Amino acid sequence: MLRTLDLRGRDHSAAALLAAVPRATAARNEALATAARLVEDVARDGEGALRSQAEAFDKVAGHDIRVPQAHLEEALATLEPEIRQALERAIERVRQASAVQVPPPTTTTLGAGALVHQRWQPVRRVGLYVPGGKAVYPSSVVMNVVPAQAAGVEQIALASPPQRDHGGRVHPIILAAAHLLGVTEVYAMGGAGAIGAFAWGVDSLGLDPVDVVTGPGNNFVAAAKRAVAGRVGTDSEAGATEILIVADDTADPRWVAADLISQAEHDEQASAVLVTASEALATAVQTEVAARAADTMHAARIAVSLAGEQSAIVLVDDLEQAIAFSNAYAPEHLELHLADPMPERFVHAGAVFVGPYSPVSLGDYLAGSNHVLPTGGQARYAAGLSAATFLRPQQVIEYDRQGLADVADAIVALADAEVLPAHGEAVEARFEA
Ligand code: HSO
Ligand code: ZN
Repeated sequence: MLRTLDLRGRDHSAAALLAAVPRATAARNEALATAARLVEDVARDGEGALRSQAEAFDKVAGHDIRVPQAHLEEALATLEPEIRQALERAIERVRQASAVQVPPPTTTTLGAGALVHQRWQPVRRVGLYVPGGKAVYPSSVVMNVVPAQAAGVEQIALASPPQRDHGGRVHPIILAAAHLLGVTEVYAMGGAGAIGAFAWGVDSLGLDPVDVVTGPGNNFVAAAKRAVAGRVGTDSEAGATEILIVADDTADPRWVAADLISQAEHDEQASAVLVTASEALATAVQTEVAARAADTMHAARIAVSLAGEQSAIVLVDDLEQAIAFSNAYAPEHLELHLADPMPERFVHAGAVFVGPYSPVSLGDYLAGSNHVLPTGGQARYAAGLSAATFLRPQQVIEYDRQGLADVADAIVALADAEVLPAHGEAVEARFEA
């Protein structure tokens, strides 16, 4: 079911390697126009548009869009104790790993009386999106909320689609997770419309526009984030999930197969790629995947993902070509199953999982790292969700008379060179008798 692609002896250029395993992007591009329209409808018609979108997509009507506090409390009270404990452990670990993402303020002294401070200023209000279509992701509540809290964000609003099976409420485990984290502003709204509601606000719901929208989602959510970019900040696009495994003969083919399947479970569009120079491993993984993929719960979805052109076992000449492939591909998740993993050589990835005991599933829930990561090759320039997503480095300039006097002539020279003499005069005014 997974095709094997033999790139041995072929061109090692990034472009050639990338062309061999294309992403499943067609659906994303088709979503752009639809998502923009759904966002516009919400910007124009507010709650009315949200309700008609809920009827059309979630098959839900007459629901509470703003989730009453009592529903949050009830959800936590009825949560199974093991799930609650697991969530608490995840929260604790993500909290620890997020706390270090807030850099301390610094001051640079450039001369006597010449100071430039840098402070990391949190955004004031954020809208966090938690998907709830093919699967519900209470873990994504943790991954969104905890870094925002670590950054010091004042107001956190959360949205997730209303669930027909739960009387139009947000999924109870998502509500419970929100309540555990102390989030009180929760909305039952989903898809592109929810992103529009965050960006534009909805008066009748008391939903004020936010400054930043984050969170994973399907192609429509990702496209909607593009549609509102500029009006609000957004995180990188966490679309259909991707796993790239680079492995050698030392890898256990059963574990490699299990990890490829684990991410294919998310989505028909998910990408699962193994890169190896070992023919023996390639064959063994092929066999293991075939054996395992058929008898897991989401076998049908997994079969589509693995058979897609976005998934493959890629045979390469050697480790160097494997590194080149991985860096060109810039996967969301990169697993290294190598005798000598050398994580420092793999520079473009949303997150890197080193060694056989660091599967992506660990990162999805309990590693302490964040699972909202850039997909589609955006890891070349973008990062996963972190406290930094909610922080802006701001420079504060504080000079005294001496500090300004020391550079006055250089300011005047540059101002004159740019034919902006009033700039220089503003400095000189301070030193007139
Ligand atoms: N692997 C997904 C995150 C997730 N997995 C949530 C399970 N639940 C994208 O990183
Ligand atoms: Zn996952």
